[in-house]
Formats: sequence, C-alpha cells, structure tokens
Amino acid sequence: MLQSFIISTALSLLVNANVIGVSDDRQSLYQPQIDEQGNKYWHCLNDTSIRLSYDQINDDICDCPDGSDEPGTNACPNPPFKFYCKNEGHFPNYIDQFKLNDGVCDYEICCDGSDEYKLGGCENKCGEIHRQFEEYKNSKLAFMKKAGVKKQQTIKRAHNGRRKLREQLDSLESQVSELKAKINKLKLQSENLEERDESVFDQLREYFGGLADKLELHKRDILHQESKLQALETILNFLSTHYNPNFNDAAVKEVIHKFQEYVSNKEEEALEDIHETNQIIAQLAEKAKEMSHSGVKKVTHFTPSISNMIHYYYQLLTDKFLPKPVIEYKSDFSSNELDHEVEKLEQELEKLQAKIQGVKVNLSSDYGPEDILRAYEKVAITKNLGGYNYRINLLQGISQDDIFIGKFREYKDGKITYQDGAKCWNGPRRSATVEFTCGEGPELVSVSEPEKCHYYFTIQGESWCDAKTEKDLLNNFKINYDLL
Ligand code: MAN
Repeated sequence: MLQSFIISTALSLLVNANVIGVSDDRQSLYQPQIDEQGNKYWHCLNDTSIRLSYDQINDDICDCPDGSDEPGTNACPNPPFKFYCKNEGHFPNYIDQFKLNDGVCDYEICCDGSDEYKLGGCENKCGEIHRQFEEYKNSKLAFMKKAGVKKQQTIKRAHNGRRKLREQLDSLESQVSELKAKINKLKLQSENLEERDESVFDQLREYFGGLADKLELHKRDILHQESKLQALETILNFLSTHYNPNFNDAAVKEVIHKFQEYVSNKEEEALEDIHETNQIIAQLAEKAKEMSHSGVKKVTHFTPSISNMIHYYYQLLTDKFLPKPVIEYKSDFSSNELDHEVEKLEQELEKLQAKIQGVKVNLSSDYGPEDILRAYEKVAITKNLGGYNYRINLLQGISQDDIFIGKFREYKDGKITYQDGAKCWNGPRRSATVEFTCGEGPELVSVSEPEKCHYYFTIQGESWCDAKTEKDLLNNFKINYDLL
C-alpha cells in the first residue's frame, strides 16, 4: 500500500499540468493524481471528497460545486477565478468565462485571441497592441513628467500664496498691536488731561467761589454806599436851594459853600468809572460762578499728581534700563481732539480686525491637497461653450456671459461647489459644481446643465494629474483598431 502511494506521488510529480484558462501560478492546483491503474484523477478544489477523472476538467460539464473543474469553459455559473489569457509579448489578463468562445475577439483583454480558442478566428494581435501601448505609455509618461514639473510649480505658487497671506496676517496683527498701543496712549493722555484739568480746577474752585461771593458783596456794598451818598447829596442839595440866607447862619453858609464846591469838583468821569468798575466786577463775579459749575476747559501744563509722579519714575526707569517703548504722556491736543483721534483709530482698528478675520478664514479654508487651489486665486479660466462665454475664477465665482452663476462655497471631495447665482426665470438661484481632470490646462473642457440652472463644469489641468503606474496606464489604454 505504502509502496503504491509512493509510486503514484512520484508519477504525479512527473506530469506537469497544463489546463487551459488557468494561470501558471495556479497550474499546480490542477496537478493530476495517478491511481494504481495508472489513471489520472483530480479533486474539486473546495471539496476533496469529490474525485473526478482528469479529463472531466474543462469538459463543458460543471461537476464541482465551486465550478473549479471548468476554468476554461462557460459551464459553471460561478467559477472561482476568471479565464487566463497568456498574452505573450503583452500583459497576461483574465476574462469572464461567459465571454469565451462567443464569436467576439476580446482583444482589449486577450490580445492573443485565446478567449476564442475553440472557435478560432482571432489572430494573435499582442505584438501590434503592445507596440501601441508602448507608444501610448511613452507619450503619457512624457506628459506626466511635464505635468509633474508644472504641478510642482503650481504647488510652489500655492505655498507662496499661503506664505504671503501669513505675512499679511503677521503684519496686520502687528499693526493691530501698534494701533492698540497708540489708542491706549491717547486714552491715557486724554485721561491725564481730564485729571490735570480736574486738579487745577480743584485747587482754584474754592478761590473762584469765594471771589465770586466777595465780589458780589463788594458790589452790593458799593451800590449801598452810593445810594447813601446820593441821599446825603439830595439832603445837602435841598439845603443849598432852600436855606434862608436872611438868617445869616455862618455854619449853614459854610456847609453850603463846601457842598457847592464838592458838587462842582465831582467829575462825571469818575462817576462813569465807578459804573464801569461795577460792571466789570459784576461780570467777573458771574464768570467765576459759571466756572465754579463747569470747570476749566483748557490748561496747557501738567500739575504734579501721584499718577504723573509714578509715570515720571516709571519712564525714567524704562528709559534708562529697559528697552521698552517710551510712552509719551504729554500732548499738544485738547481732550476733545484726543477723543476724536481715538475714535478714528478705533474705527481703523475695527477695519483691521475684520481684515484679519478674513485672512484667517482664508488660511483655514480647504483648498485641496497641497493647498493647490490657492495658486488659482487670480486665474480666470474662460471659454465659449454651447454659445455661452463662461468665466471661472475658481476661488471666487463663475459667470455665463453677464449672468452670475454662483460664488465659491467650498471645496469638498475633489469638487468645488458654487452657490447664490442669479435667479433663474421661474426657477431656483443658479449654482454649479466644478470637477477636475488631469490634462493640459487649466482649461474648461465641458459644461452641462443636468438640472435647470445647476451647472457641471469640468476643468482640466496638470494640477489634477497624479503619478501613474503601468497598471493605471494599461487600464486607460485604448487599442487603435484601425492599425490592427
Ligand atoms: C439662460 C441660461 C441657461 C438657463 C436659462 C434658464 O438662458 O442661463 O443656462 O438654463 O437661462 O432660464
């Protein structure tokens, strides 16, 4: 028994399988076994309990549940692998069994015509097909090389764009800090002016108030004295006009004489002076009162205060020992002017901050692998297609003649979407999707409008080319049948 097993194994090793439709690396699965009578047999691949005589393989009858006995016919519904075409001189390939011997030469898959091995009629075309493929491959590889260089340049532009944007952001941010420092300084100056006004006024407030009261009293006093004097003058005047000269009273005569002298010496100007002085005192008193309510508006020098003293010593310290910017607190501006300047700078600050926000949004946007779309920031792709002039600014928007189709919304899954275009008559707002394909460009190669007012564009360009393997090239290769 053992002896016969050894013999059969030895014999089986001597016979090489050559089963049609099976690749070289799988031929070993179809190695025939030899029984004691010297007959060749074989087991189904998924069920070794099913033993077939070797000539049941490819006999056009499906014997194995997994279809493994018919690799080269269409007898089994689900064969475990496809028919192998050797395609010598080109690339081996596999074809579905249902395409075997159907009268069609499937040269795309089996350039050697072996898919029609029973019917024949399919000449081996592998030589010409391989020549065509080599030609295609070489031209593709040459293009890919050029495209690769162009793509790298585009990526460089994109990176430069990002770098510039970062620099712009840095500069905007430093402008913001400068502006903030400036605003703070002006605010401090303004506060300082207010403080200073306050302190000068504080010191004078009492005096002004006191002076106002005193002037008021003096004025009243003077007016009082004046009216008393007038009363006395009236009495003396009455005496000098109504006295009886016949009484010959020397004292009366003397008083009247002195009074008349007094009247004739009394200058009108002096009287006017007194009125003017009264008026000035009255005005001053009014002004002083006003000031005691509203404060002094404009004072040009600092008064010593604790905050100024601290600032003075801080400045002295930083000037001398620390390389810090000097904060100048003195100002030739009035508090109003300072406030106005602060307001202006704060508006400027707001604008800067909005700009910063815009740049940040831009920097965090997805512009595709390597940020490549950024290189198209200022590129307009234009073309007349289907009677319309299209203009595409990938990162801005798209127009069709003078109709706006949509503005950039987002880049996602290799496509860009555009929204909020001009409204369609009796329809939605226009919108679009842009897809990309590898080729010379950038060029708009196709446009379609599958739904009313939603457009699909295909842009071709080197930026969308990736390195290709021989297998990729083979998959895309098309035979020129005219040359076969
Ligand atoms: C214009 C173009 C077309 C669009 C129609 C819709 O003619 O924008 O693309 O389909 O308007 O009314």
